[in-house]
Amino acid sequence: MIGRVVKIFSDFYYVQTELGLVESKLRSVLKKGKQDIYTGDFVELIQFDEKSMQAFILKTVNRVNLISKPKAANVTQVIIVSALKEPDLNFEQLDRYIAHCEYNKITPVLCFNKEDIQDNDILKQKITDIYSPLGYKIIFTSALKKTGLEELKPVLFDNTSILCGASGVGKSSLINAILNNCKLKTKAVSDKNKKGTHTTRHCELLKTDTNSYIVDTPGFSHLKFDFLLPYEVQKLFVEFSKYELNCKFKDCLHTGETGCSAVEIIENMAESRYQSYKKLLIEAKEYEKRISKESIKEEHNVKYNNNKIMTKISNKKRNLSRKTANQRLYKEEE
Ligand SMILES: Nc1nc2c(ncn2[C@@H]2O[C@H](COP(=O)(O)OP(=O)(O)OP(=O)(O)O)[C@@H](O)[C@H]2O)c(=O)[nH]1
Ligand SMILES: [Mg+2]
Ligand SMILES: [Zn+2]
Repeated sequence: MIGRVVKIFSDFYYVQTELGLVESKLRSVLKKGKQDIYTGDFVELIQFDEKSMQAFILKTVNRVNLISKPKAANVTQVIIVSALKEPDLNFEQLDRYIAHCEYNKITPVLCFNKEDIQDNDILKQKITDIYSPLGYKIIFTSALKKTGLEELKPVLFDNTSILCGASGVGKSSLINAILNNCKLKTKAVSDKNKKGTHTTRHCELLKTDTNSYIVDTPGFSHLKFDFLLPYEVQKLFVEFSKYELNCKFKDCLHTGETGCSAVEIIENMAESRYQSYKKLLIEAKEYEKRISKESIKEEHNVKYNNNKIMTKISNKKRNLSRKTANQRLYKEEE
């Protein structure tokens, strides 16, 4: 029997099947092979007991992708949820989420919640001015007053969407507002610092319509890009890819060097976006410095193969594979 993992609690995997929700455990073979299974995975179940609705998971089937943070499988869309207020909108953090989506090759939808809190017209205009020209879909909502939901619902159709954003922005509240019979736990932001209180603890997949799913996730804000090389950061900012770049300098980072063909792009870039770009570059440069330092010791490392001398590239000098980078991000979160 095939089903989809909707929730994971320590050793228990809750799998939605055609016969209902099945409480499952991993088969020991899976545990030994250290094959990880995540919310959103399709899995094959064995030893299914209809009476107790319990089974074992044999393996995952057809995993299309795996998002590293928040961890979920087979996601087709990321909805970055921010609050206009309480907690205050943080543009750098938003750009980090966007860059993270670009890194995972998923175009995000930007949802700005709590639009019922007053005096946000200027902020809304600023958001539209910055992010609309970049091609990102923008939706303003209020989970409290149920506004903007008519715009959000069609976006969810035929997708597995994951909500991501800081704690307290209203991710669970939005899902409760969309799904009438859903009562996910929500909690007020703290009075003192207006920050969320990490109410949602696990990823949970919920069905919103035929073939449409949404994943509620725990809020997070720490997202560092210290696993990329500086030239890779640029690829996460669509401003650079949207306009043809023919910079004459080799290895140019396009941060405003005279003669760089990106000067015009930078001049037209929103100030906050440029600041975020520079922040990410700093992290990438730290990473570059670290790996070049660490690899010096290993440069003498030479391998012989059929009498040919081959210089072995230090592991540390190589770019991290996408998988390793994702694992690193995940570890950081834990
Ligand atoms: N004024 C207003 N308050 C909202 C809105 N949406 C959510 N809230 C409130 O914001 C607080 C946090 O909402 P949650 O839904 O728990 O936030 P979350 O993003 O799921 O937070 P975590 O689970 O901690 O990541 C709650 O007190 C909600 O009632 C909104 O549209 N307007
Ligand atoms: Mg929540
Ligand atoms: Zn350049």
